[in-house]
Amino acid sequence: MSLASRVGLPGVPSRQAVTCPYCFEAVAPQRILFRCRGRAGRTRGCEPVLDEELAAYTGSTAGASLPPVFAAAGRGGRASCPACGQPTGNRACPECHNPLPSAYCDSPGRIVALVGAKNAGKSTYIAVLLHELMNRVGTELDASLVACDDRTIERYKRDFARPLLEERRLLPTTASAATGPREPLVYLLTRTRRTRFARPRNDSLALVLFDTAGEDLRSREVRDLHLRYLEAADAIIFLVDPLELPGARAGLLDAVPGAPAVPGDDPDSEPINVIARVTEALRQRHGAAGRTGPGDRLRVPVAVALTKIDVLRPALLRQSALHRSRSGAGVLDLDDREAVDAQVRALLHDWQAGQLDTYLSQQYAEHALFGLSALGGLPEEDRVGAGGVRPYRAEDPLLWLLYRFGMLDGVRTGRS
Ligand SMILES: Nc1nc2c(ncn2[C@@H]2O[C@H](COP(=O)(O)OP(=O)(O)OP(=O)(O)O)[C@@H](O)[C@H]2O)c(=O)[nH]1
Ligand SMILES: [Mg+2]
Ligand SMILES: [Zn+2]
Ligand SMILES: [Zn+2]
Repeated sequence: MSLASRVGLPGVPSRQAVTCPYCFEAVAPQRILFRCRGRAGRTRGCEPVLDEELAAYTGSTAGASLPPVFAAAGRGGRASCPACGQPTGNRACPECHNPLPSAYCDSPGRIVALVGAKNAGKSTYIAVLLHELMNRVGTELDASLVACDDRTIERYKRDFARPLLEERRLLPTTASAATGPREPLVYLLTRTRRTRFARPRNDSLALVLFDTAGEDLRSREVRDLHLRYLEAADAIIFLVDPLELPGARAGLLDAVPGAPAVPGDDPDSEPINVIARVTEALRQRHGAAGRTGPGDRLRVPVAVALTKIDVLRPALLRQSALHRSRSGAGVLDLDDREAVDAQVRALLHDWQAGQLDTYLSQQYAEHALFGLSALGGLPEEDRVGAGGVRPYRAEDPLLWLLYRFGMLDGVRTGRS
């Protein structure tokens, strides 16, 4: 599974390469193409033609007929189409011809990848996180979330929002990338920051969510497909299903369905093995690129989140940081963050999964622990439980990353 994002660091002029959030190619800014805006109303412009590169990327000619792309130096992010003379500000990747939003081209970004074993809850999490960002959390942060292409809008509705949030059906297992092309969902998250003395300022981050099939992290060939994505990532979110941690058994509600009879009977889906495979792959790539030495810890920050925490007995959560809801609006509560981190660490150690924590501290310079629930309650057979989808702390890892990226302030509230 996977999730990705790119962030603009305020005030940093970007002459560095822009990583395409679709094909993950690092593109020099002067190579970014323009796309003619075509005919609009009474404005003349070029007719749509089949864009072969885009069709090759999506694996289909549907939706690949667009006004042509062209190379130009451009001025202030705009250029005139050599064929029809109309000015355009639409940009496209020179490799895959997908749209590159100008706010994305203008600010150096970061990609955040989302990874987890089969059944860890990745697809459900993506559905819920995006919905939260478009609604409650977006309002709280004064942030808008806009899809960067039409396919993202359609796929989010068809594969995520409609089944899970409208029809309240659990999502099917994500098909392996070996059976069809896999594309990320690409969004631009723009946050307006208001300060007392300065004018409001917009910061943008491209959120690239790649819903990988857990299955694909097991086979070598398909895994390579995801490695480019992971390698391009500047932050990683690992999702861990507590039902896969053998020691967690005792802390689960009696009613939890679908839990494997013998947990850990499939070593391939044990969280530590999934994380170790991804880490080794990253190490090889980063090492080959001279970014890290053999004994160095990887510098990419990782957020590790226990999913489905609604399956835990209330006794485990009572009086704990995880039990209460997050405080603060539009800021990261650093005391709450530390308390949750400490509590999840304690849970992992109680569950004989302390190794996971140790391994992460050995491999990564910075990792933070989270506990969340996308559904907020136990599903009933193949449907969401009677109370509907009630996400709990689902946005926490993203808030932490926004904070790490300088897009969100941290405050001390004295809660611990
Ligand atoms: N109790 C509880 N169960 C959850 C939650 N999220 C997911 N689940 C359960 O976990 C199952 C798998 O969730 P998915 O989101 O499909 O997992 P995935 O990681 O995308 O799985 P693959 O696509 O097979 O890799 C769901 O069908 C639910 O039964 C949650 O927040 N709470
Ligand atoms: Mg899935
Ligand atoms: Zn591209
Ligand atoms: Zn034109």
